[in-house]
Amino acid sequence: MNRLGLIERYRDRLPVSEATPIVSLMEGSTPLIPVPAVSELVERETFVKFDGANPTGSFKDRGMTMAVSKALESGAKAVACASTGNTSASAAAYAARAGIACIVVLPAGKIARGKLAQAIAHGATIVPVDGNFDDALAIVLELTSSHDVALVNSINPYRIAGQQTAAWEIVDELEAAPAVHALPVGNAGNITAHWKGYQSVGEAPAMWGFQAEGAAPIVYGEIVDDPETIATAIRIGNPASWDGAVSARDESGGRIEAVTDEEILEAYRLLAGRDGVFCEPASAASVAGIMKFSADLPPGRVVCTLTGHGLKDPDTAITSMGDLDPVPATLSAVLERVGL
Ligand code: AN7
Repeated sequence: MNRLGLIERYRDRLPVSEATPIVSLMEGSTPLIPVPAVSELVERETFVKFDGANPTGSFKDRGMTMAVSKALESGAKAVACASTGNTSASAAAYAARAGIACIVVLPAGKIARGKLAQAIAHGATIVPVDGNFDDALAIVLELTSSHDVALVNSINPYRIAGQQTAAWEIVDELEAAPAVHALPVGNAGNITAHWKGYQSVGEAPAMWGFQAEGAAPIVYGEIVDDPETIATAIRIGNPASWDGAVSARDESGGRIEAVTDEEILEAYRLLAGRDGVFCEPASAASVAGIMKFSADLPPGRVVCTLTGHGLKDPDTAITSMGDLDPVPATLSAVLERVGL
C-alpha cells in the first residue's frame, strides 16, 4: 500500500512523536492538475492544486489530522470550532474517527448545504448563531479557554503545521516552487501555512492572496463589520491570521487583492465548464485573481489552490449555472431544448 496520510508522509518535518495517536483519513497527496483553458487566458503554464480531493472535500483535512491527533495526545475529550462550513465538516469527521465529541458554532443560514450535511452526518453538536463567522469565533475562543475543550480553528498552531504540507507536495511534484502561488484568503490561515511551508524548504514563490470584494479586510486595511459574498467560505471580516497573511505577502513580494462575486463566478464556470474541475466558489477566487491581474504575472509557472470541492455548495452551482425549467415529456420538446 503506497498511499500514506500526510502525517506519515511528512512525519520527520511535523511536530509528532511515537506517543502521538495519529488520526488520519488518508488526507493530502491531492492532484496537481494542469488547466489548459486557464493557462491560455493568463498566458502562463497554470496548475490547480485540487484540495477538494481531500477526504472531507477541503484543505481543512490537512490541518485537522494534526489538530485532532494532538488534541487526542493531550487527553482532550472534545474539540470545538467556529466555521463558515468546511472547518466544521472536517472537525466533525476527524472527531468521529477519534471517538471524541465535536462542537461547531456556525453563522445561521450562511453554510453551504454540503458542509452542513457533513457536520450532521458525522454527529457533531451544531449550534447556529444569529451572527457572522467573526461572532462565532469570538464565542468559541471564550468557550475553549474556559472549558476543557480543544480549539481546532486555525489559530491552533497544529492546523498551520499540517497545512504546510500542500506547499511541500507541490515542491516535491514540480521539483521547485511555482513563480506565483495564488489562493483564496478568508481567515488567512492557509496563506500563512503555505508561506511557512515554502520557506521551510528554501522556496519563495510570490504569494498572491484574493479576498471577495465584500469581505476584503486585508485589502482595505480595516475590519469589515458586515462581510458579504456569494463565496460563503470566505465571508470573514476580521481574519485571525491577518498578520500572517501580510507577512506572506510582503516577504514573498506578493499581493492581496479583491475580486468581485461576478469575477469569482466567471472563474468558477470556466474551471468547471472548460477545464473539467469543479470547485466551490471561494476556491475559484484564486483563479479569478490571476485572471484579473494576469498582466502582472512574472514569467514561470502558476499554481492556484482549489481549497474545496464544488459539491460542497450545490445551490450556487444550480442557481448560477442551471437552466432547469422542465419541458413536456416528449422527444420533440427535448430536441427543441437541446437545439437538435
Ligand atoms: C473553501 O471553514 O474559515 O484563509 O471556517 O472553506 O485559511 O481561512 C474556511 C475557509 C478558502 C479560506 N477556501 O481559508 C471555515 C473557514 C475555502 C474555505 C478558505 C476557506 P483561510
